[in-house]
Amino acid sequence: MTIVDEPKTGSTGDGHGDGHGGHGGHGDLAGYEHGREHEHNPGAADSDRPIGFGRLQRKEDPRFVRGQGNYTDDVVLPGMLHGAILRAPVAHARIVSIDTSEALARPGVRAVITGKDLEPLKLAWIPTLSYDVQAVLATDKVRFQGQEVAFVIADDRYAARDALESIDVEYDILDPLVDARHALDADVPVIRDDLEGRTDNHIADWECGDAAATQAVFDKAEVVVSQEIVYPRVHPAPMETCGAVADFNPVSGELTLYETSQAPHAHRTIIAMVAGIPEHKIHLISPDIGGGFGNKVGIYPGYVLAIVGSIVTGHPVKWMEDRSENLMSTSFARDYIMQGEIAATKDGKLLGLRANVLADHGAFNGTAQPTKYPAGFFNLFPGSYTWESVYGKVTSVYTNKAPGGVAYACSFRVTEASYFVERMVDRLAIELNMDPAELRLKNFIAPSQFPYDNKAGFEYDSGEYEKTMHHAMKLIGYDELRREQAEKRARGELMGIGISFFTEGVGAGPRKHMDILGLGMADGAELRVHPTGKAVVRISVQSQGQAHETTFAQIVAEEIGIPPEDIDVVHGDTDRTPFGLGTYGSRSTPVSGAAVALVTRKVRDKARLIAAAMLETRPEDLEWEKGRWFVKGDPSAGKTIQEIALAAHGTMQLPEGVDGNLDAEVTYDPPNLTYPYGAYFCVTDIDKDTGKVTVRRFLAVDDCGTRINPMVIEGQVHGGLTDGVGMALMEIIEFDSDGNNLGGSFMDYLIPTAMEVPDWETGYTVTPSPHHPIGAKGIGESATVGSPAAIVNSVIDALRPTGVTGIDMPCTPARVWDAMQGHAKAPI
Ligand code: MCN
Ligand code: CUN
Repeated sequence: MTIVDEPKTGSTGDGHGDGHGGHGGHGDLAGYEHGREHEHNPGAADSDRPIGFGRLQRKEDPRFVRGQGNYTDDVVLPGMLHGAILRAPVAHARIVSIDTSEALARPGVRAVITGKDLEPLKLAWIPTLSYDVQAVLATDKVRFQGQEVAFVIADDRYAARDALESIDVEYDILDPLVDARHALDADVPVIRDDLEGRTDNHIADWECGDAAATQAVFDKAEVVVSQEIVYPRVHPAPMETCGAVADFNPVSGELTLYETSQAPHAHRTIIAMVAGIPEHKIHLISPDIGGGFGNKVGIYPGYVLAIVGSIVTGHPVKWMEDRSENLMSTSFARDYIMQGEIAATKDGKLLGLRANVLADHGAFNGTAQPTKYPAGFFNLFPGSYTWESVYGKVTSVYTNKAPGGVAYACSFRVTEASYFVERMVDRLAIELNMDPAELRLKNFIAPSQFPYDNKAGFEYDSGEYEKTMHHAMKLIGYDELRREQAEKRARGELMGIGISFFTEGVGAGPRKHMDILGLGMADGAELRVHPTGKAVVRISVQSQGQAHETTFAQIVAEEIGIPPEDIDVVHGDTDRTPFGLGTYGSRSTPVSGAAVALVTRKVRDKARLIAAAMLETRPEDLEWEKGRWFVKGDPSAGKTIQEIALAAHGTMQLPEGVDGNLDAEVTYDPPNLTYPYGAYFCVTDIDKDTGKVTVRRFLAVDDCGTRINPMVIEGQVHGGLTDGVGMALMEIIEFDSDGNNLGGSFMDYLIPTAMEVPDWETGYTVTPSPHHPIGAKGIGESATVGSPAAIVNSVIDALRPTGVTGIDMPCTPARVWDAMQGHAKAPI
């Protein structure tokens, strides 16, 4: 295994963020965030040490900083028309009639499509990623505010939008079901009466752990604490909204589809199944993507409508949603109401953990997670600690809200799981009057216990939690902070110190356990070294700002010694890349990165055979050093990879069994997830008069195993921390009792700006994954997963003198102020 030649602990430098953040960042352009450097990275990246070192600049940045990126909305095709969607104004209603005649008569309008038009094409309903169905255009009823009702195609965007007003829909308004807590009551409407035999709003019950054994642990426990923890509905809100350009050629039967997709191959296969167009006739291109954060995993009605529009009109059709459409109709995240209980001893030994969750999935179950995991990876709810027994149960229900339960830098519900356990452990610390750092240190899984069965069905690969925790405590100056807090408390000031120590699980497969609509989660990679020694690597995952064009070139460079600048990374085009399941759940590095390392080793092995023929020796007599094969014991007799590449394409007699060219392909099926983790510390100050929370300091010490590009990692962490501030303090998609979405614009749905975030402080430890070819674990979602609990725990810690033991996100000034007054459930 390759292990980076760097100290075991260190820091990530001064933070030129790659701008995961604040959804804000269109990742690619954004971020020049300043952070505080705790230790330097040794040296700079070069072709001898292409990974783990320094701050190799991003290959994609020159086009982004020059405004030369190419996004879906930049695509303009000859004769292209524009589509706009009419959306339901109410949350629940029967459609009595739809009159499109006036809209059709408007200048520039080419077609108006309704659900009735789609029925004979069998396109009125499409499968969701969770084997439910979702209406492309409503036929019988509308089931959430913002649902798609009709599609207008016109010469330009404005004509299409204007025509929406001329469509006359008669609705028979029905009672909406908005509160998931009442979804299973007897007297509420059955939302999905389109599904045969359905008499209630229940979707699924899912369990993990051992209910009886956990009950036994609770029965004998000295201390039991319980807490309700709500993770509100939030939205990924990437800078670029979702959209597609469909170009169907009626002569060849080929469909070219430009689409904002985090998973181009999976989308192509599903579209082939749904639309009945042969898969080899579909060419799906995901050009540059301005942030995904999970929002671009699913298939939305708009994509299907663009395809239908192109088939109907014979022209290319573009559909791009606006910000409100994005916030009202595309994948929401979270919406988990979690009841937690901990059983422990009086001196703080954790014994039992129970979670009972009610999950609001909205009107169509569109959750994007492996089929076998209807609650995503909530299996991670035991966190980083040893328990005698755990038990988790998640019940999901339908409500009259936009399809939810999907993604937002979530690693499939790890966010909820990690927030849950980190809040619960702090709740126990309050009960025991024990320092929360000490309580965690007392209960961590020890390094010798890995691989560790977490008792909820997951096996953690590696971790040195205590070491990482101590490192973070040292970097932030924990003892000093507690002293400062004591002084401030004595003066009546509200200062909080919050901790979160999370363990993530990222890198789905293996394929036998994890699939989406039957497609197993594995990823392909192809590497071709050209005669002149330059290379191209083709991957199946899709960058939305994560810098794959840079970091995957670094992996190839590490394995074969070709400098990163000589390696092109191709992605986002189904005709030019191998099949694979795409980017989400931080799976690119754990899965596709492994594929890239292995395909490079395969090419290296082929190069060895060719080098042996060139050097007239046996392959086993050769030894590898970065960039060349040489004769053991005679380092001067060797061939560089560039020389070998030329020979592979040249005239020499190649050894038996070796074909010409220097290339290879692999499909990587990961044996397990990788388990990155981190120790996060947050210092807050609260204004007693207004309840306003200020995040004064935030330290994130992450361990993502072998680090490929420290600058990119740091950008990912800065962005995720910004997400965390948003969720902890500002973001919520709320609904009124009629089911009206109250977060349909950035006036209402607040996301953080530079004003709300501190100078991030970062540090790291390196505990390689034992099963990943280069020991790397994912990092893309770590900070989003880990930071909310640290912030909320810090707010609760600050409010301790006022008697507060719990508060839900977002900790807005109004809610914090109200909690200080002792109101149990404060408003937003
Ligand atoms: N990396 C590294 N060393 C490691 C791990 C990762 O240098 N040990 C680098 C990778 O090479 C890659 C980047 O960090 O360039 C992120 O890698 P990884 O953790 O594998 O995550 P993915 O590439 O699969 O990205 C997905 C993840 C998810 S699921 C969300 S949501 C999210 C996130 O990435 N959305 C983002 N970060 C984002 N950042 C931007 N700018 N935009 C988004 O939409
Ligand atoms: Cu869960 S949001 Mo990311 O997995 O695409």
